[in-house]
Amino acid sequence: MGFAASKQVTEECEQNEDLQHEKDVKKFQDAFESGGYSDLHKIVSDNLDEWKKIELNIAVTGKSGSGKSSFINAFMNKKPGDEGAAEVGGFEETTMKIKKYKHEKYNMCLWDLPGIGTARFPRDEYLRKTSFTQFDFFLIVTATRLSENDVYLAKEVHEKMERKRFFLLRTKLDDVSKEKKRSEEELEKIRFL
Ligand SMILES: Nc1nc2c(ncn2[C@@H]2O[C@H](COP(=O)(O)OP(=O)(O)OP(=O)(O)O)[C@@H](O)[C@H]2O)c(=O)[nH]1
Ligand SMILES: [Mg+2]
Repeated sequence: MGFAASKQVTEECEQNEDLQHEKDVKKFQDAFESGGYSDLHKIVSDNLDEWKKIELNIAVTGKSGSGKSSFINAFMNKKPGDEGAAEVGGFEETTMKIKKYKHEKYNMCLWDLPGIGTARFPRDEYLRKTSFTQFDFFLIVTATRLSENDVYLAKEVHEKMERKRFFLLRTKLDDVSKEKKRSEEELEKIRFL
């Protein structure tokens, strides 16, 4: 999608939001007029719960081997090898196909993406091959140093997807903690990167 098209979609979304806002206000007024505070209270409470019905699609992305699939398993309370768990690799690129993991309790799906910057998923093909723009939110998983590719992904979200957000997620902190002498200091540095 080009910049002009994406701007048009953003404007359309904003117009829809304004329209929705007007409809909500009208709904609240009608409820108050017909049933007073008790009806208004009910309709506001129902409205506050509306967001729970919308499924959140979170992309788990980053470098191959950074621990994306392991994070998904931990988040879903599963161990590698459990039924429905994501496949975790050793020393080789492992996740080759995007896979969806629906959370048992919350209305959200984590999408396990292949790693960026491998021969199969070079940076300049990554966004297209993973349909990157379809997701609502992004977790960029990094295990060691923040790489150019991590920054590239963060910029893609920040600069080109106005209404979307990302978190940087640091894994393998147990490796840092193994170096007992410096670990506290190192963890502080990582927190404030
Ligand atoms: N020490 C340590 N190892 C981890 C951690 N998370 C993942 N690993 C190990 O890192 C290796 C790669 O983990 P994966 O979860 O397969 O990584 P991935 O990012 O999904 O890799 P691809 O599917 O190839 O993109 C495995 O050997 C994991 O056991 C962690 O927090 N600490
Ligand atoms: Mg994986």
